[in-house]
Amino acid sequence: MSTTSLPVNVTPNGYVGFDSIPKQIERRLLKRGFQFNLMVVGQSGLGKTTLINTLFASKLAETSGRRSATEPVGRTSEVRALSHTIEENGVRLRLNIIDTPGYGDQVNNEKCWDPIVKYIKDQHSQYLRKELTAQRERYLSDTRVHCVLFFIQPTGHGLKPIDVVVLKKLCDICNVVPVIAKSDSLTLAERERFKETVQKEFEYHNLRLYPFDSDEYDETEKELNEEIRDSVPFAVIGSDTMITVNGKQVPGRKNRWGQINVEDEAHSEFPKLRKFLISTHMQDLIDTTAHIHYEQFRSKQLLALKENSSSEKAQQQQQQQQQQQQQQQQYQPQQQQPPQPPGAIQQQSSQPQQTAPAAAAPQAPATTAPTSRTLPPGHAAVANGKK
Ligand SMILES: Nc1nc2c(ncn2[C@@H]2O[C@H](COP(=O)(O)OP(=O)(O)OP(=O)(O)O)[C@@H](O)[C@H]2O)c(=O)[nH]1
Ligand SMILES: [Mg+2]
Repeated sequence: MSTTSLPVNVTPNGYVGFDSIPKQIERRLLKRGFQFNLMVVGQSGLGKTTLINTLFASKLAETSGRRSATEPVGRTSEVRALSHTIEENGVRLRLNIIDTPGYGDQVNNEKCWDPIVKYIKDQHSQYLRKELTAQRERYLSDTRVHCVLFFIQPTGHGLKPIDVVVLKKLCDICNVVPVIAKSDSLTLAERERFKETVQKEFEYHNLRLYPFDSDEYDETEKELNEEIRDSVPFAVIGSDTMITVNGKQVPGRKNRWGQINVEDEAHSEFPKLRKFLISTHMQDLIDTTAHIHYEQFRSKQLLALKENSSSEKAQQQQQQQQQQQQQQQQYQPQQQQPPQPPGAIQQQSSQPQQTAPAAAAPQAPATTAPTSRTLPPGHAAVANGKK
């Protein structure tokens, strides 16, 4: 038997070169590129599609604003994944934006969240299927939703009952980051009050929002997460049109009383959200999806699969046993017909119940039963466990 000794700390006498491993990994990762899947969820017309465009400073999706009465309403009507590749300083990001139709404006809103929840679960099961195939791809394409931006209507009152239901469903299966939509409609005081109310409601309903704590995180990461938890929900303003502020083109909104620079921290928390989502937590969102949400889904599915197969096995065994018993019942009357030595007839007839199960016992039904018939009396006794 081989044994492995405990690792001993060794300091090399000269330069070996393995300190370049991070660089090697970086080169490989840069070549492969990164994948991030972001979903936006919320009630109708809260600016979901607009915020996607604002986040990535590109026109990634069509918004629902209309410029004339004859123009069709551009509202999002189905769960739609839009794929884009964005490049910045040599880093290639494959971005999947999953835009969802706004819910809550139907007469009957029951189960209006179903297509959204189904989409997220479908991506998990697709990934599991890819993982379990015999000849799987080297790098599995990942369509699992890494983050859901959840839009809260800026009512100034609090969450709507339908929001609580949807949030509960989503928090169970993915990373959820809530935002207060169109926060330019609230004054600064209203915004703060609304934020506090909503935070208390999150607590009251026991919603498990991203980010989560982990023993793996160091102090700085934990502090950063604490800061994020205090800032959530981010009060954002979105815009996919550019305005000129101090001679510079920035995404913003122009009103009769002035203009809003979306990227100005004094105007909205959009810059905070963007920094958190893209610059500091993108990789953690991807990891958390894989290690917490997908893992939960995977273990549930595999356990269910195992239970299914063991109950199928038990059923098969039961069927086999029933078949054996039927076969033995068929054999028994025939056994008395052919002429046999008197000892053998005595042996079988004296202990008919014991001979049958012992000879037929472990999973060799059809063959063992006839064998016991033709064996001489002494052998039949051995098969019965007697000497
Ligand atoms: N005041 C204000 N208006 C906004 C903001 N963001 C978006 N809008 C406007 O709101 C309207 C709807 O925006 P969309 O982005 O299409 O909203 P949506 O949530 O995707 O709508 P559905 O797909 O129909 O659910 C557009 O006219 C936007 O210009 C914002 O932060 N403040
Ligand atoms: Mg939309």
